[in-house]
Amino acid sequence: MTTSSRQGGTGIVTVIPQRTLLSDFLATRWTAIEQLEGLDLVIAAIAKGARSIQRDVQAAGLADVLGVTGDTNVQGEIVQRLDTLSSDTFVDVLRDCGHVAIVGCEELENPEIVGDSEDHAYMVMMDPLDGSSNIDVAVSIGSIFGIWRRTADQAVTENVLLRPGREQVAAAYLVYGSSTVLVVATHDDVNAFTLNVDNGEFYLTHPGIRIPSECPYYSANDGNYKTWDDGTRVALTNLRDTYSLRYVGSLVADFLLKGGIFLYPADKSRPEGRLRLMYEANPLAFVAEQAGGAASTGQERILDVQPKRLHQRSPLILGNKDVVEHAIADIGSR
Ligand code: P6P
Repeated sequence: MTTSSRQGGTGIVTVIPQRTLLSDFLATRWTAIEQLEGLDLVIAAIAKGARSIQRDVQAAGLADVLGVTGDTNVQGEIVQRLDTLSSDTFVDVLRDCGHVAIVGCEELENPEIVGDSEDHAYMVMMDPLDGSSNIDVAVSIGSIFGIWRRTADQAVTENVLLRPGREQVAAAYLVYGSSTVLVVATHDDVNAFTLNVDNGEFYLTHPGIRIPSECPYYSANDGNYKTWDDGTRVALTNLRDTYSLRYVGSLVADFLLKGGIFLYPADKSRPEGRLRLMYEANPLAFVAEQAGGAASTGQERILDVQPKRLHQRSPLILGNKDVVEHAIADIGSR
């Protein structure tokens, strides 16, 4: 592996091993798979949008794009100005890539139709900026995408989006954190790419991700203890007795692909759960399963849920397969 070096401000030379570019990875990985034709261009569009969002997020406080728009979204949540900017950015790049027919989005009550020819073979459900409540305090936030294939005979309407998560052909998410990382999953293949902010390129840094058997962390909002039912309290008590807690309130940062379990269970105040099925639970459940993990509502596999509404919510328990199964057993024990 050849290397290159980079002089840091302190004079320290950082040796950067030569890595695979995202564009080279995409050009070789899937083009041979017929049913994924054009998917590489959809992922490249997401990466293009992410470069722009990363700059906006990093400069948010300086560029006066912090704060709220004064609107509330379809969820009744206060819309951060970066939410709107991110939604517009990703809709534009997905339209321009020429392979996406329709985009469903947390910020849009109705999906955006961006193409209806045979080439527009994909449908995307996205949370363009996940973790908005953390924007103003510089904590990691992200973007989440679920990608389904559209058959040419399907009219491009909202109903065509209501497909179970198991029919996704790919999922991706970004974490804008101490570094900007793009995780991309197709069947049995999960890889992560890190953005080099100096040249705007994503490089393969985590090939062949598998959720490890050991599980050091659990992630849950313990402040919800008062509204959890008895079974959920048993599950969280057992997790609390066994693992360390990590929770920042951004799903993309709390979903511990390096090993752990994340839980946002149903509770008495949110019987349907808090997170959104189509563009939070489904994409991350797809990633978790392709990496050898599991994802459940507590009652059934996330990817088997038949959606009824575009913005419907779902409980979410995902991560290390054995630990998820133990937690589900505890939840169902009372
Ligand atoms: P709470 C962020 O707003 C989000 O949608 C997810 O990213 C996160 O997991 C959850 O809500 C946090 O919810 O109730 O703990 O603030």
